[in-house]
Amino acid sequence: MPERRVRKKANAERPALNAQHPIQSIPVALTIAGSDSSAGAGIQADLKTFSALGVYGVTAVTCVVAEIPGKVSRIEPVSAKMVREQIEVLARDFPIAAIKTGLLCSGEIISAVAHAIRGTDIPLVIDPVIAATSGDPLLDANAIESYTKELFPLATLLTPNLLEAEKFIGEPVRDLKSMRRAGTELARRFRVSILLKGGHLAGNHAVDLLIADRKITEFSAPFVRDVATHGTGCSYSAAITAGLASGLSLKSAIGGAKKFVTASITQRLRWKSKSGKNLDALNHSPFL
Ligand code: PXL
Repeated sequence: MPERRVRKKANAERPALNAQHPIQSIPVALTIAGSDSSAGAGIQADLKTFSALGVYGVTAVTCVVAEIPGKVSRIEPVSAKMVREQIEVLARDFPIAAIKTGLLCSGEIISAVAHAIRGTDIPLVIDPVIAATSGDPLLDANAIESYTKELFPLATLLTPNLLEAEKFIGEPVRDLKSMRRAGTELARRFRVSILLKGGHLAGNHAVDLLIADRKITEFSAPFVRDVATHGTGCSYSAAITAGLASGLSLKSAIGGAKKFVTASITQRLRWKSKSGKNLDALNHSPFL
């Protein structure tokens, strides 16, 4: 009984919640991507990134991936019709301020996404995911053409890594000079701004090139060695999307996103698996 009285008093002293916390609207961003069961990449990484940067994320799931860091075990697509429906119901009512796409799984889903977002003028960031960090393929071979023909023309920004850039232009991209050439060619071919991510060059710095309005801007951060976390690309493009949803310019959004991702990698998390292997994941709350 005494305990009950104490609790009652505590409640009585607590101010009404809505008196202290006015209802707010924060920017809304949509991610169209796959589910990563280990939550380091995909839609889970996107949502955590959006939250960390003060943006409310809504989602259209394209496929479900059963995986742990370093090993993709199984991928199952959601039907193209269901992908389209998720986007259309959200777009009808939510004030979506920016969109990103991640793993789209198949040509059919890419077409459905293009169909659902064509005609909106919402900034669109495309992370053209083809393979997992582990090297496991994530996209049907015939999907490349749907990307280049149907989705790229709708984009504000494409964020390929070096391997993806090689796939799209059919030439090796192995150093800063060939990055400049490849980025300029991609921007010309698809008439879109390109953020070519040079992380895989593995020098002392992770250098990315933004090719926009015929100008090249470098974004550089110290390269963190011996890290095998997946989901860096997903989180980077999600952070750029959060910046755009918040009204930042493309350059400011990329600059802020690069800092966020570098901090997420530097402050990465680690567990030991039952077999003694390291399970590493990005820390999506590096500023807490
Ligand atoms: O990091 C690429 C990626 C994107 N999306 C999903 C993934 C992965 C990698 O594992 O699972 C859903």
